[in-house]
Amino acid sequence: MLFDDLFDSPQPGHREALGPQACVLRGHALDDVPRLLPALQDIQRAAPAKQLVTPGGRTMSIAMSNCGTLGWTSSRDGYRYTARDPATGQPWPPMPAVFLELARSAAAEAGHPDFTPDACLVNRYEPGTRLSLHQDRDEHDLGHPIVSVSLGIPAVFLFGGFQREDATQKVPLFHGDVVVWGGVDRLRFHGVQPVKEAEHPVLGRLRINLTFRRAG
Ligand code: MD6
Ligand code: FE
Repeated sequence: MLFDDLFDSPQPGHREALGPQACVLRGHALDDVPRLLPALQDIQRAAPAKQLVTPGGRTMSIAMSNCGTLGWTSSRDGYRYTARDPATGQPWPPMPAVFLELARSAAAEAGHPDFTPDACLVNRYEPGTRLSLHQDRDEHDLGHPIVSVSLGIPAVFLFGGFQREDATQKVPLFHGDVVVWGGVDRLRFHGVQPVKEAEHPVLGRLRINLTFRRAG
């Protein structure tokens, strides 16, 4: 496990404010990684990650899957939450207990003691892939926060304002970091810069992001 330290969040336990109600909890997920990874493999087997098409007709560079009672998907018809994986017709795999516990503990740490997610989006980034600036606004009640867990190779997270054109903060995210945001920051534009070539000792050439939401 020695080598992992070179890639892990540099300041575990440290909390960085990104806005009045948005913060990074450095290394908050590190202790859960040994239980997260096998659970991720089960999800991947039941609901393989796919590159989705946007309503505008572009194929996203990252691959996505979900677990939980609802999952986020995109197609030519729009963005939506569904109870089943459109690719298989099967319900999304259930949210593993370790996912739920991690999301709840991070939310509580960030000042949201009653967060119970019903959806977890699993994003897979290979080097060169990115996520363009967007707002998360497909959830029923925007009063609930979002908890976002980074695993694997680092990426630069872009945290902007309420207009797409607003300036962005550039926030490096490392293996084990957790971002929590809600309240007045809930509708900020955000994205991920093209991921640099790197190899993580456990995950290889891959970044995985878990985004927990209360969607329904
Ligand atoms: C990612 N995250 O970090 C993409 N959305 O891979 C998101 O789009 C995101 O991290 C809402 C809240 C937190 C996030
Ligand atoms: Fe988002």
